[in-house]
Amino acid sequence: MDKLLNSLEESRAALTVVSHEPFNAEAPPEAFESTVTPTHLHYVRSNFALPEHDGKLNIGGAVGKPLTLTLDALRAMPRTELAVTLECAGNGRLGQTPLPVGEPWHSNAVSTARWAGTLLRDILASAEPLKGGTTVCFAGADRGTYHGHEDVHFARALPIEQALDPAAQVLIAYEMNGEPLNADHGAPFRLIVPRWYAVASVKWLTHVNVLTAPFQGPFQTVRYIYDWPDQASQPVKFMLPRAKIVTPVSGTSLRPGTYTVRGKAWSGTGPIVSVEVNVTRGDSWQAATVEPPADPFAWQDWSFTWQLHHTGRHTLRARATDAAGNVQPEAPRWNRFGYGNNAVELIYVQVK
Ligand SMILES: Nc1nc2c(c(=O)[nH]1)N[C@H]1C(S)=C(S)[C@@H](COP(=O)(O)O)O[C@H]1N2
Ligand SMILES: [Mo]
Repeated sequence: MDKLLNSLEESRAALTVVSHEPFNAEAPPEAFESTVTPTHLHYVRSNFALPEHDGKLNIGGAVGKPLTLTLDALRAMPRTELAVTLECAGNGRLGQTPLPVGEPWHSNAVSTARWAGTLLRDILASAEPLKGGTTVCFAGADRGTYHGHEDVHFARALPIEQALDPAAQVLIAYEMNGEPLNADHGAPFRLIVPRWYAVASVKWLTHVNVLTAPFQGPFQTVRYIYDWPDQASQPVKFMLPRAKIVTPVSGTSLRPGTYTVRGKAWSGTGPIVSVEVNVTRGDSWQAATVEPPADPFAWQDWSFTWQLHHTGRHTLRARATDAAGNVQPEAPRWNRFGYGNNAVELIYVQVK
């Protein structure tokens, strides 16, 4: 136990803590220097205390052949490795006014790791889902009281077509950046659902159940929904397009000169096809350079050459557009729980 606590302490030391128990923390600025975020810099979001896990993965419900798998059994199956950008749906909540309820995430609840594991569709296929199966429910070992629901496990569902879609590449991951998963990121195995807000990527996975009706658990129906003031609620699904400005850091002082602005951009309906920037007092958008994705589910690098020849305050805003034509809005779309704030980001610098 002491060893676990020591290693947990080490793995958490570089993060920006939002809450200690359960542990929730943002990635520090260094996390955005490379495509793959080192594990100790990857943000952490957990709704309950860290659970014990019995090492078993149970596949059941509406299937012909229920299965129980161990880590060794998963490792013996074909291995798939994917770099995947995970973003918390609450990322950017602090930018919504009035401040919605929920964890006060600023803008660093997003990271990219290289996940390795077994494709969910291969496991599901071997359990032989029955004809009436419409939904696949994933439960984690963690549990607690959640908005009036007593002793519930963290559980989420996907439509069975998504779970089985070869293009979706849903993974049961047992490695993160070449190491076994650590306690905060879902040891011994977790779901990784590329393109979806990370709530779909259930950690400490214990049960995969095929259902014949929609799943009504509180993490599906009470939270992780867009509760709009002016229209019917919608479920939180794919990550909205977003360009993040990594450098320069907002508020810093610079000498007059020519600077390279660098950032990351991603979308669940991506890839990102353009990033545009709007500089001081400008009302027009200019193209930044966007790199092709290094991996289909990973964020992309973008850059822009910024001429800062005059002293005074300079601003820069960045806006991403994805392949589906989705573009970032100028202002957040307020919703009661503060999800999906992908409004255009602003930085300013003082040139002295
Ligand atoms: N079992 C379980 N899985 C979970 C959660 C949780 O609280 N319990 N949180 C989800 C949410 S809201 C996010 S944003 C991601 C965070 O993954 P990470 O901590 O590895 O960054 O895990 C998801 N999977
Ligand atoms: Mo999240």
